[in-house]
Amino acid sequence: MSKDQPGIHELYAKDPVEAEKLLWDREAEPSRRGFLKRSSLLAMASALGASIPYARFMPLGLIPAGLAHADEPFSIEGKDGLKVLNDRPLNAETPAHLLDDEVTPARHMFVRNNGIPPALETLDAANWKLEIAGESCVTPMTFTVAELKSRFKHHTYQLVVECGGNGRSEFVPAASGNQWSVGAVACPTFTGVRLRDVLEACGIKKDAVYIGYYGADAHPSGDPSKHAISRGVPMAKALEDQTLIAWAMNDQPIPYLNGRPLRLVCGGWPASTSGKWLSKIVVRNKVHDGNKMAAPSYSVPKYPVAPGSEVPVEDMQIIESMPVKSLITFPKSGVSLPLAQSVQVRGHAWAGDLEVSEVHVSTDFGVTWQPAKLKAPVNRLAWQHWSAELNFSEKGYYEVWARAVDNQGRSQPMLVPGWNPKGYLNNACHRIAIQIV
Ligand SMILES: Nc1nc2c(c(=O)[nH]1)N[C@H]1C(S)=C(S)[C@@H](COP(=O)(O)O)O[C@H]1N2
Ligand SMILES: [Mo]
Repeated sequence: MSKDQPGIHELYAKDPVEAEKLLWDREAEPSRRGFLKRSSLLAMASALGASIPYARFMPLGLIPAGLAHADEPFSIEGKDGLKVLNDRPLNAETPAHLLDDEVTPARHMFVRNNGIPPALETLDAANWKLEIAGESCVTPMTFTVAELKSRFKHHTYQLVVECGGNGRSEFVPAASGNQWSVGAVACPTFTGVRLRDVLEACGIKKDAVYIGYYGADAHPSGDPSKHAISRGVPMAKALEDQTLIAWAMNDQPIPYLNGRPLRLVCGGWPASTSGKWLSKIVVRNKVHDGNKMAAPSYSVPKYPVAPGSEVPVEDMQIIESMPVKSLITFPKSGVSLPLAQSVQVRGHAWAGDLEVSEVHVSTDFGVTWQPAKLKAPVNRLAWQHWSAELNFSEKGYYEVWARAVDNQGRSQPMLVPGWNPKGYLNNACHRIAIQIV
């Protein structure tokens, strides 16, 4: 995942437009016909269960048919069971049944990279610095991680981090971008300091309206003047109790691919606002204008549009809080269970900045629904756990559907909601298959 991106740099130098197109196509690629680098050969061989005698002749980027046609995902260091959608940049999601834990373990947290992550050797918390600046910052300052830890109070929250494009694969016509199914979401605990405390220590000018972040990853072109992504949130979100500059995830250093040694976490908002490998935060007197802030990135039409429409960028607005959603994490879709045994189903539900007030489940394609038991969140912006006991009176194929409702009465739709050009915000009900035998 590091610097070796043969081809793309050269192409960028010659024809940046063509290079962007190529990267875009790669990103749009539905699955793992992707591009593997040679250092993945070892992982590949172990996944195949055999060495590859002619490895030296393998075209760069070829994924062995033995893997491409198998259901087994190839491995990513520190991750377990993730499905790779794209490996340059690396994007991998978590199958729903691996999100069953109440607190998502690091090995099951999805990965969404917009660029080239910094080399692991450079991510040393002892030497890392975070700069706070911007035209609406009174006194720009730089903090080491040790200074952040010693100067400000520590806070731990369990926070939902969900990619704005989670669920994109269900849009018709297809939207370009990673074809996430349901697994670009996680809810680990994060420990760090409040962004508010740090910004207040530097002073926030009256005209501040937005913050923006910068991370240490490189733009896919390798061009040092560009950032892979640099997004932000309005001041009100930035100053919330739960918005953290975090150094730990589940009481461990943040995993490499999830932003070690520091990341911003803005729970409940598109995870693109939670900057990884965080090196700088700017306080802005206007909406931040970093890479991927402007429409159509992370923006949706201001009014409903017909599927497939072209929407002028001035008719689009930036996504803020994510919509209500739920997952069925147990049992795994496709299980066979004996008749005459009641079936426990469970999962999580979340609603952006809001709380979930109800979850309902159906086993008859939505004709009837029964309420699930729903727990309160451990803290604001954490997902909530639900469970239900189901009874089946005859053998056959069933689907379990789950539908959550937020505390403002908004429900998950059964069908994929509002088509939008980039395929964001699909919060349609999750369904799993159960065979009663
Ligand atoms: N520096 C940096 N931060 C980033 C990104 C990135 O590519 N670089 N991707 C963003 C997006 S689009 C998402 S969905 C989340 C993914 O977080 P994860 O990879 O830890 O799951 O990180 C966000 N923060
Ligand atoms: Mo994302």
